[in-house]
Amino acid sequence: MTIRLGRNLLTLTLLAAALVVPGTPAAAATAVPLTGVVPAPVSTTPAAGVTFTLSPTATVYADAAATDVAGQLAAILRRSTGYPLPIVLASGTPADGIALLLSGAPASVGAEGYQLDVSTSAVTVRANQPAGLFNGVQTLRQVLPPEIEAATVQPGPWTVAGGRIVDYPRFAYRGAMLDVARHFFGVAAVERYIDEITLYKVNRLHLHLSDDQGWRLVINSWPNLAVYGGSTEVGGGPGGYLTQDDYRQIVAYAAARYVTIVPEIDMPGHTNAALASYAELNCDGTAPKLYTGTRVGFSSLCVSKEITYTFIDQVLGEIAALTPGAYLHIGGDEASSTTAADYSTFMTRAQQIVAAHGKSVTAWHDIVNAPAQPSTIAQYWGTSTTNSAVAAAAQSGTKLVMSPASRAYLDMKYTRRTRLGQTWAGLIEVPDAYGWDPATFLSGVTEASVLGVEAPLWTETIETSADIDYMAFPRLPAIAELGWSPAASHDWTAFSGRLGAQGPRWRVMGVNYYASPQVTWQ
Ligand code: TNX
Repeated sequence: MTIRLGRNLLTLTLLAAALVVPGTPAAAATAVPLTGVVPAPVSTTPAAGVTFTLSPTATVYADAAATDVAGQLAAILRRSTGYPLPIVLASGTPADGIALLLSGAPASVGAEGYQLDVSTSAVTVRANQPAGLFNGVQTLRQVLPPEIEAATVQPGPWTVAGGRIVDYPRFAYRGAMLDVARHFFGVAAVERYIDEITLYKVNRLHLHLSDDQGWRLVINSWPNLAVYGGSTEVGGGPGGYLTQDDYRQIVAYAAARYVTIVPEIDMPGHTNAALASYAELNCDGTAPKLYTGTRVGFSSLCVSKEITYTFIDQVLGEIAALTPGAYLHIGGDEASSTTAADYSTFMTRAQQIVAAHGKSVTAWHDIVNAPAQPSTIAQYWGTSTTNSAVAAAAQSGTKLVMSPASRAYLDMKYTRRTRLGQTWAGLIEVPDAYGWDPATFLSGVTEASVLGVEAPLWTETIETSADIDYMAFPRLPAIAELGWSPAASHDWTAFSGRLGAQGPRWRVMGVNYYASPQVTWQ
């Protein structure tokens, strides 16, 4: 028995196809090699002389638990092909079309990996979990012609080179961070970024939700935080904030793409927006003015006042209730106006509060200067390859996420001439972003202590989605490859060739990327 889904979508697609202006010039789609994928798959075996061509009457077959992923794939393919691509429930090997199956994948690909088979008659993605199918679909998009990403119907032909890819990640944590505090970015911009990072199999989005310049999430028990504390941003613009419904929408959008949101409320420093919103949070009982500059390290919650802990308990409690992910990020960086003793006292209680809400802590690596709970993850953001305190913490069991600022910070300029960004951690050209190993970067730290990588994008100088794109592309795919691909595949020449093949895709998608002269763009 087969069940047809999505008749309305199908009709709409046919209508859209009929509306395309005849004679609109468009470049003919060309076959791309199976070996051009970013991040590099674990194994790729091309089949010489075999090519699959998507037919106008093709079906997308999917296991019942894979219809959401199938729907996402079909939506992308329908826009550019104009084909109806009905989704049909099926669990066996298909004779034709595209199939997304939750059976027959090797156990070795785990929960996030997949196997992609391309024969003359069919494309089959097999995985153990829907997340693996989602990742396989991202690979399939990259082995179709770049025009597959177009928002309007293109002529095709829609070919895929034959062969097999077997693929799974090196690290469990493959993250991006977006600072929505220094400049505010709303739901549409965050969802756009989720779409972009998932192309490269990133599975965590850390949202930096509060800082000196703005508080960006409604907290019902402390309403001034968003309404007043969110009313400006760097440079004095209007700022803004997410309602709790906005945040829920982002969490759901991310979850549908197998991305976990890691929300950050930075504390005890980076808190001027909160201190300005509530006088009682200040040791002297006086609220400072809102801040629109870019200095860091001048603000601190009042460690000696009990109201401070009521505040973080209620704030983190509301966020924990909105967040399905296991981790809350409590910042902890650059607390230079908090004494070392106060910092320890504060971070100890903050970790207990997070635990009481059923979550675990992530914090910037400064937390190794306070007693860290065994489950606390430290995010390394230094520029040095030696940090004895972090190495000692790792040796006693603290897990690390690697974001060395001199490699992984997407807000650093590429060159002196880059219009956006900062330089405090150095200039980061694409080979610098790519040329390190998360497992060996820090001396005294081994792969067993490293959960993965994250590429943070701080937004002191970043104001639009086009700015985000420009700083993230192509460095975000470079960091994503360090997180996903086997260490043995690491090779700049091969990577830059595969990266250069992404350029036509980004042009079709309207992603504003930095055309680094170090990369040979197609
Ligand atoms: C340092 S890295 C910061 C941020 C800034 C960033 C700018 C870290 C944990 N703190 O507050 O936005 O540099 O590059």
